[in-house]
Amino acid sequence: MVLDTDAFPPASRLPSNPDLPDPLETLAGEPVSTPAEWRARRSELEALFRYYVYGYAPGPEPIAADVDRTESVLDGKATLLEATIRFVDLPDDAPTIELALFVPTDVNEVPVFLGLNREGNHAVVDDDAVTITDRGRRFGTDECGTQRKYWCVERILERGYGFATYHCADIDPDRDDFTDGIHPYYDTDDLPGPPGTEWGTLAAWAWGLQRCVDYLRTESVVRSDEIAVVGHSRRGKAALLAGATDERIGLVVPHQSGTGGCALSRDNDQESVARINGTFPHWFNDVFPAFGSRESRLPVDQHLLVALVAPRPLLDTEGSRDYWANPGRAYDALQAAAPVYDLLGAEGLVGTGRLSDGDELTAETADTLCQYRRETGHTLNRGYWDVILEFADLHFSRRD
Ligand code: GTR
Repeated sequence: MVLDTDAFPPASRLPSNPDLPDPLETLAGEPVSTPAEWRARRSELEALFRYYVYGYAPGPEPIAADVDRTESVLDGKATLLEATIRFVDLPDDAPTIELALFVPTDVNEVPVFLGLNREGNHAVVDDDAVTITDRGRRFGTDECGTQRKYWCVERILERGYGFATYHCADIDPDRDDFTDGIHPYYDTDDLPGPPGTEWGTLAAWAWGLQRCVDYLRTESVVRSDEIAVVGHSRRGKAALLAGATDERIGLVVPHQSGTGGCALSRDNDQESVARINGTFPHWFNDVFPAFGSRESRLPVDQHLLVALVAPRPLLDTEGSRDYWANPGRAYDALQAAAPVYDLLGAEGLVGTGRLSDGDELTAETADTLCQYRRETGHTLNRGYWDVILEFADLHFSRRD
C-alpha cells in the first residue's frame, strides 16, 4: 500500500478515542459493509499496524531449503526432517533457519503446527537424534527434551498432526540490538515505510514463520492449506502477527499472547504500552512508544489484528491466573473482532465465545473464534494441547 503521510499522522496529531476503532469503518470514516470493502480495509489495517506498531518487514525473500537429514525418531513413531532454509539473494553469512519437522511415521500428508521455540529444536522432544540448535543463546541448552512437556510433540503426532519448529534466535536474538539477526541484511531505506517504522523483533519472527510456510508448502507430506501457527507469550504475539498478515496460514493459536498479542492496548491495567516498550523496546518499531500513556490515540488496537485473521480459525488460549497477559482484555478483543467474521460468513463466537477448564470444545460450543481459559498461570502444557488439538480437529481434515 502506498503511504499517504496525511493519513498517518504522528501520535500527537491523532485524536483521542477511548472507544475501540470500529473494524468496519475505514480511517476516513467510510462504512465497510461487503467482503470486497473489507479487502481494502484489510490493506489499510495492515499498513496501520506496520506503521504504528510492529514495523515494516521486507517482502517475501526467495528461499532455498536443503533437507539435511531424514531420520526415524521417537522409537519409530515419527520421521524427523531437518531442513536449512537459506535466503538465496542475501549474502552467504546471512542467518538461516534450521527447521525441524516431525511427522507421524507412514503418513502421506498431514496438517502441521508450526511453532517458534526458545531453547533449541532438540529441546522439544526427548530424543538425542535431533540436532542441537541452541548455539549458546540466552535460553539455549545442550540438553534434549527440556521443553517436551511444553510442546507435547508426541501427543500432537498421535493425533495425526505434524509439528515444525525453529529457534527464534535463528532470525533474531531477543535483544535490543538492530545489528544482529536478520535485520542488518536489509537496508532500512529499502523498507516500505519512513524512518522509525522499520521492523522490530516481533515482525522479524513473524516474517521467519512466513518463510517457513514458504518451505512447508513445498514439502509433500505437509497439507499446504492446513498449516497452523502457534506460539506462547512473546512468540504468541509473533504467531498472531504472522497469521494476521499471511492468509496462507490456516489456523492461529496465540497462546497467552498478552499486550502486543491478543490483549487490547486500551484500558489494559496489566502490561501497558509504556511498560512493554520500556522493557522490550526492540519488539516493536520506533513509533509505538509514542502511544505509551496515550493508547486512546492509537488508530488500531489488537482486536483489529485478530480481525485480520478472519475468516480463518483463531483459538485464544489463556490462563486465568496469568494476569499479566490480561485474558479479560484478550476476550474483549475477540468480541470486538467478531463482526468481521460475521461479515465474511464465518460464525465467529458461538454463545459467549468463552470456554473454560472442563468445558468440552466441540462444534456446538465453538466455531472459528474462541477463547479457552484454563486454571493456570503463564505456561503451556498438555492440558492446553488437548484443547488446541480439539480445535484444530474442528477445522482441519487431519488424517489421511
Ligand atoms: C514478559 C512480557 C510479556 C510476555 C512474556 C513472555 O516479560 O512482559 O509481554 O511476552 O514476557 O514472553 O514470556
